[in-house]
Amino acid sequence: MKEPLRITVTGAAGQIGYAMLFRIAAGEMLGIDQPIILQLLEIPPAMNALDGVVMELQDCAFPLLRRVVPTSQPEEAFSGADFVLLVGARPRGPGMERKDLLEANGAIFTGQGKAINDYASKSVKVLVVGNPANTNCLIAAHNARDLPPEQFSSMTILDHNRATALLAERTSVHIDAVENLAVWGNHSATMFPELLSATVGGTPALELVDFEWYRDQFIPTVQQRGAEIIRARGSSSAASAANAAIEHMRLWSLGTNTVTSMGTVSRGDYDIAEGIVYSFPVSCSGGKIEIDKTRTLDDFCVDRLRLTEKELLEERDAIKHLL
Ligand code: NAX
Repeated sequence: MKEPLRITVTGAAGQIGYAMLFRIAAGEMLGIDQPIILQLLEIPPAMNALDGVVMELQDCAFPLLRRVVPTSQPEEAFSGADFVLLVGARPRGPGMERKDLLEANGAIFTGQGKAINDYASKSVKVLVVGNPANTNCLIAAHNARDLPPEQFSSMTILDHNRATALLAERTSVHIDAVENLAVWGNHSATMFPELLSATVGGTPALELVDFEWYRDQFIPTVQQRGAEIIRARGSSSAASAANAAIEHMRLWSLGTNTVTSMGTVSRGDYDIAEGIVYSFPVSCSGGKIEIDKTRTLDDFCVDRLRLTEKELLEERDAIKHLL
């Protein structure tokens, strides 16, 4: 039997946490032969709710779940962690500007980045889900001074999956037929779901859908999907976000067989400013995220890449005192 791996989840009593933990404990993230220890971080007011989640985890009697550690102490939560899912974040309150949101989360992700640096495994993989995810990821990576920034990634697989499902529906195929689609940039309304390189059953997607639909419906629908779900459900996406986070970690550690989208620190590929956390088309192997550098982009794509890059540069500017 393998040695257990330690998985830390922050914001574990929240709605994404609740939709995620039971699936992780069932083996959906690292495989059904990999025992795990769950280390769950919450803020003190949510510890009662977290105790309830822990009781439910116990009541499932998951064979792979060796131990659950609920805590409000970052050093305990990140101790020896092999995988960290940073889900907990400060939501936007009434009257809060974007700048205030960045600032409030900046404080959380600075502290958590430092604690990961000091207490987690040196080979830890850190996924940032809590919004604004790309810039929170940048802050955490910067504050983990001894760890390579490549060990930090932000989540856009939910957007990737939304785009895949929408294209499959439009072209009346199963999602398996869609390949090479990518979501670029920020996990925000400026993200760019690109179809230029995408294929559907081997045929270029843009030969199957008209450009007006792509520009005027597909792109805005993917960008606004989160808001649409809030309007319908009365609260934000949770099960689909949890699913995407599990998928992100599974692909990162076990490998991909097709292109997906992940936020990773830019090294200047596609002329994107170095140092920001930007979503690229990627594949994963050997536990590493590799940007797909083979794409030829047209002016329409390049304009969209620049727009979302500009937003990320503004976000970085707003929190530069934390870097
Ligand atoms: P909830 O408000 O249900 O849960 C968040 C939990 O985090 C709460 O239990 C809270 O007590 C906890 N928390 C707050 N500060 C913390 C801290 N410093 N340390 C540990 N825990 C802390 O939100 P939920 O719906 O679970 O969403 C979590 C985050 O995911 C939000 O920031 C949300 O915006 C973001 N999302 C990101 C997505 C993505 O694709 N990147 C999509 C889904 C989601 O909107």
